[in-house]
Amino acid sequence: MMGEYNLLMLAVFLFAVLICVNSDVDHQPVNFYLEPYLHPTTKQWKQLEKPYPTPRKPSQVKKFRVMGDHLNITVDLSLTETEALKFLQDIDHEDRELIHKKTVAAWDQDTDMASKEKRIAYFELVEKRTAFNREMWKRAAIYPWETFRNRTIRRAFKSILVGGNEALPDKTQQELNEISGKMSYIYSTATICPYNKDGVQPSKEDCTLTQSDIEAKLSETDDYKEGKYYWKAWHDAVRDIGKGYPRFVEILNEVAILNDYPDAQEYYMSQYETDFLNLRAHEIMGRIFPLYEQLHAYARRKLREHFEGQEHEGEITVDGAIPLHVLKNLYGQRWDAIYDILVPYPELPRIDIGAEMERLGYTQKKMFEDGDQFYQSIGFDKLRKEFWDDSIIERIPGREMACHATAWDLSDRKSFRIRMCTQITMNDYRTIHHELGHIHYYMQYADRHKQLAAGANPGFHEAIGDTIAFSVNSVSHLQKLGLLSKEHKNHGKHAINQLLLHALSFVVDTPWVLSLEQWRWDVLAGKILPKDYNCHWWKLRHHFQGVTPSAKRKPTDFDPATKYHIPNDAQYINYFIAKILTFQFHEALCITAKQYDPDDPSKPLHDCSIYGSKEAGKQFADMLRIGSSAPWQDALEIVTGVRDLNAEPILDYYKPLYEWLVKENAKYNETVGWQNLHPDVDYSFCEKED
Ligand code: X8Z
Ligand code: ZN
Repeated sequence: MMGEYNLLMLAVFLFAVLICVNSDVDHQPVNFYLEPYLHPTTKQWKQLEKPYPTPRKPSQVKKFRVMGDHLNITVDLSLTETEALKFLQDIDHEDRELIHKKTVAAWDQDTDMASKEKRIAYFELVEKRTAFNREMWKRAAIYPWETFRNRTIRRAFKSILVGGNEALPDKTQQELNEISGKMSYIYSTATICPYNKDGVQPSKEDCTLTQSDIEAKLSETDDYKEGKYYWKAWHDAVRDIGKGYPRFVEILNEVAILNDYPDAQEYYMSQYETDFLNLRAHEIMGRIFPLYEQLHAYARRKLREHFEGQEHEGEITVDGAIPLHVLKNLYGQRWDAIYDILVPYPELPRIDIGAEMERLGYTQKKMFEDGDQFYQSIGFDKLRKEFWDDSIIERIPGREMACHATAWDLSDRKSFRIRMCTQITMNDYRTIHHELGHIHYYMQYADRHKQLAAGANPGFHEAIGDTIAFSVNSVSHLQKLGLLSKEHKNHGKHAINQLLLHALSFVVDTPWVLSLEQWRWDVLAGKILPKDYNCHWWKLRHHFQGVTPSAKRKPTDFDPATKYHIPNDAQYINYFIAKILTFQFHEALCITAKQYDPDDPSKPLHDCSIYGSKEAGKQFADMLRIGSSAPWQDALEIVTGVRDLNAEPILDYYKPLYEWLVKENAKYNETVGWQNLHPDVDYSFCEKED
């Protein structure tokens, strides 16, 4: 019997022949078209039971494939694997062409939301794409793909045939487009008035603060009441998004059921090809939780002391949850804005990267150039001219535009862009490296077949740039950039200050991310009805994050919509999985770069930078190039040598900080944790209608 490897080579050979006889320029062969992943050292297929189930026998393949009322296809068992390969090649070209057009239209409308023409043009292309997807589904469905020997080909077929909106009837599809368009529009264009200390009504022209302005105001103010105002005003401003959400959920569930999933929660989680993803995430949260609770207890004490002079009306208690606005962030997602309140050793030189950037005359462009330079230093390609020409890196004055930072792949293998309303802050410096991570992932897998040009799983995509941001954040690298004074050391009290600042961006968001996605999972799975949406939201936030709303909320409010990823239906668990991966990648790449040695205290993990290491860069690139052509465990193994998520690297990274916090909280006899549903907080809105 011919081995799988030989069959694969035969398939590759036949494929090469097919390419050679095709003279169409646009069908030029590309290096990684459907090349399967072979392990870099053994050059063998990985033996994986689950993600690579063995091919089925023809007798095991269903004769008909059905999706919805309008897609019904008879499988043709006589079609061969070679013919299937030819089909994939043809479809790739058409698919990319249409996605390209649609993405350009999406970009145009996202960066000019007031333009009706651009909105119409975009929705026309969305409809065209749906029609094309249906066509592609029909053309692919006739192949008995489950019987094919080549696992990569099977993955490409599965990607076309499983999990799409195309099964929806036209009318419902249109309704879905309308609801999601409206939700995104409300989110991006909602504005509020500035806070007025003296009680004078601001004029209408002043009432133009958008979400990103509010985030900035909230992070800058130290006035208890002003913070509260901004928090409440934004929560009230997006309430109307809730009108469309219940129907949106119904349609997502229709899509899921048409794709043979029990509900939309299962449908979304299936992208991870991981059993019990939610349980796995909770298990990992449990490992990180002791660190989070220590941070929470420490911050609560410091905040209580800080706001003692101001009327906080007993809202910051000794053992309760923290009202969100005092964290100076709408969601309690990042606490870096309260670093100066929390700093463990204030006598040491201040870490203020934003101020240093201002001092050095940084511009948005310079921040991006630094990012580009870092990626180049590890051997990644330089950003192309198109990137610089097409990206929008500053808010365009007077333009209604979406401002949440995003990285775009225009699917023509050469156009990649970022849209970001960059501010000269440390956080945006990190976000730039984060977004560039997406761009480099796109560039690395650009040669792949479109169906396999994606992250190994959606969490991978979010982890690449943050891995680089970790190196950028090291004392040694910041000093190299001139953003941190030479007085800083990488150990002792200096390291505690540095690690705390890091944890305020990279640890405190874990329970926030999990509570957001758990809320959506519960809603999608039908466990929570619309009348309980808002109450459930706050119960989860309280339970996982130990926070309370900064103002009374009602069941008729829709507070989940305050965060971009709900109205825009962007998956959020990705950031949780990414977090775990980021620490795993960072640790492994630092070992490759010889910048971290667990046995050498002079080279701690938190101070490692892989800047300039071509070896680490190559290892990283090898993983990125796979795209989604192989199960994520294969990709993970290339960099880390292990095949599973692992919370150990996070715990190792923060070990000195954790030990310091435990001692510090014990010294003040601080309660660690928070009472469930503190009596001082009014939760009555949960139980009764307004
Ligand atoms: O949405 C993002 C990126 C775009 S993928 C800016 N992030 C999450 C958020 O802002 O909530 C990065 C961190 C988490
Ligand atoms: Zn991202």
